[in-house]
Amino acid sequence: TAEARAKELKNYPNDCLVQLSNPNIVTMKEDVLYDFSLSTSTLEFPAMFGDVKFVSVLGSHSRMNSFIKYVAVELAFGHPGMSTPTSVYDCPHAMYKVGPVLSMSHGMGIPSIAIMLHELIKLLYHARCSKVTIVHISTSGIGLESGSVVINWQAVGACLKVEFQQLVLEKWVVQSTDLDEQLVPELLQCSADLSEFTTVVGHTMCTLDFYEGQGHLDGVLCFYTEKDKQAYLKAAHTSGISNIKMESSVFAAMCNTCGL
Ligand code: R2B
Repeated sequence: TAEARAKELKNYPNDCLVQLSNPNIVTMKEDVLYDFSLSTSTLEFPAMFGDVKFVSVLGSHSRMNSFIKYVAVELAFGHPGMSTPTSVYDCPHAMYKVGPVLSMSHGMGIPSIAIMLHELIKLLYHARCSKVTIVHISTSGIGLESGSVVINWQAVGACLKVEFQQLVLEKWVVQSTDLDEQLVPELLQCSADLSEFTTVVGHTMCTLDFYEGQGHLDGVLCFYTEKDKQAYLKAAHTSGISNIKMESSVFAAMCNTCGL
């Protein structure tokens, strides 16, 4: 099962290569990453991406662009506006690479980020990357002072369960949404060292929709009241949820299963 596979991968040494849970890939002569417009038969993935150690995924192209420019300056890879960071290929999910840092934009919602993650994780696998850390960076937050940072240690579905459920060939498949427990204190320490903003550790709730799914009152449809919305958000907050993202559960499930 996916859960057994995730457990097995967790026992691998730290310097393990990126693993896939799909026996078909190894038998394929060519793997085409359709959305990235990349193919293993025309490009040398290990030469292009083999040095990647950190991957950041962000919703919008512009936020990702700001992030990677910041990384370029921090890592002394040149100034923003110079030839690095460069967009590698034209694709719906823009991709930038600066030294060991790869950054991808994922669009909105589970379907969009899931397609991107299938191709991104295969790219890391074909490139024989090892010791990769992948981080999802995004905005939002509930019950927090604005500007606070939430480090998510478990993603939660809209029913407040710590799991990701997906229909696969008519069957519901449930996957774990635990995130890397070693990375949480490391990131918390980074934030303490910076001492620039409040940082909390919490759950991130994943909803299937922005308007009704998150109780917004200004969509086309609204069959609940402000009171109902507040009660839902309060219950979520009381159960440890610190923010809402429409991608968090599938991100956690896929990375977990691939030992990332
Ligand atoms: C928050 O913002 C987007 C919707 O506006 C979506 O990606 C999310 O989770």
